[in-house]
Amino acid sequence: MSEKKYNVAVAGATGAVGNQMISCLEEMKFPVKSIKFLASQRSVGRMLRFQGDLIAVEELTEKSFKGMDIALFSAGGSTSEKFAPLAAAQGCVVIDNSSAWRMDPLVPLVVPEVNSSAIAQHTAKGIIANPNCSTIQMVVPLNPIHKRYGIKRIVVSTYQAVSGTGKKAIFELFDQTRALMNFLDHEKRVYPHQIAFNCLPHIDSFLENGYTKEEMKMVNETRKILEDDTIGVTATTVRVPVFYGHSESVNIETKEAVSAQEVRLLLEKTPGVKVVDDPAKNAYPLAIDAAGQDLTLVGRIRKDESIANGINMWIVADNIRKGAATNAVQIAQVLCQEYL
Ligand code: 25A
Ligand code: L14
Repeated sequence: MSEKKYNVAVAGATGAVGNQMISCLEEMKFPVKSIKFLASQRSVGRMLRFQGDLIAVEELTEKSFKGMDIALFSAGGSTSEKFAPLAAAQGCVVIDNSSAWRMDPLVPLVVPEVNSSAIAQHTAKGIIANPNCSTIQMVVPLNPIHKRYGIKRIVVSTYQAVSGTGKKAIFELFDQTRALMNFLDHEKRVYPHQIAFNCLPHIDSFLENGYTKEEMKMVNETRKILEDDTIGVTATTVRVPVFYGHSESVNIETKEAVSAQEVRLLLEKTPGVKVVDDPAKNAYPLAIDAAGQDLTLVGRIRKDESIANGINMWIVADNIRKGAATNAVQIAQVLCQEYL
């Protein structure tokens, strides 16, 4: 590995994902020459720690990116739409966690374990998109199955943690739970219904076709990352009262026959995956085990007995880490090692 170091900016540094991006840069020993923390005016002057130093948060403006090599963005779609091209025009490569650029044909959409070679296309617009959290954890284990046996169709239902919506939603679940346990009135600010002790089949906004945007992100992003538009994907995305870690029930139909044991053996040697599948010992992936680490946990691997070539599984990962910050920093690592 080269000794080169980079000037890095984090846009949305005060948010749930931005905070984790900062920790990942530290944990993964990213070769940082200088670092800049950017957020909206609300956070200007707040101090954030990096490698023991306190660094003041600055306002994100057009001028923020002069001399920067890489910017990690997680400040929402409209901020990325406006500022990512301005950063790129100044020679700073943007790795963007919002949904703004993901389906742009000139922007690579990358999960390093799956399609790291797509990073080469960063030169087209100077932007690399980080996929949706639910999509990332699904394609990490499905990619080797698709390569080997061919996936025809995916049916997925998600059980998504509130941290995906950001810090405000983490406080909302906490506050509602505490209020309800104390027989007090509770407030709804982030979600349209009570999230404590409830499940909401509604993530992001509804579209004309009756699906939510989150569901259609899973359909479209999966095909783009696996580079195969023939895969059928249908999704139901559900918010559950969990703080960290998305869980997914995934059913696949393959072209070639495959047994549960073959899937288990293939996934045991797949980078980024940990098979947790020992029902006799009550061992299966859990959100509380996935939280705080970077592997995608897969278990409950079993044959779908209703069709010829079907497999069911349960996939869990930390939505803020592998689903967002870790994946973004992994992209940055490949970018630096191979292209900058
Ligand atoms: O689906 P999307 O669009 O791709 O969105 C992805 C993620 O982006 C965030 C949110 O994460 C979401 O999960 N987000 C989206 N729309 C947003 C919006 N309109 C939005 N955040 C704020 N406003 P999050 O909440 O964990 O992190 C948000 C991060 O983005 C920074 N940010 C927002 N707008 C920005 C911006 N940075 C630069 N320019 C902008 N225009 C945001 O920094 C945070 O880092 P911040 O300084 O705005 O917020 C710091 C803290 O202030 C609190 N807070 C949030 N909203 C409000 C607020 N306080 C008062 N009023 C508010 N309206 C929070 O506690 C926050 O941590
Ligand atoms: O497309 O759980 O990155 O509300 C941002 C919001 C993922 C889901 C994205 C949530 C979404 C997230």
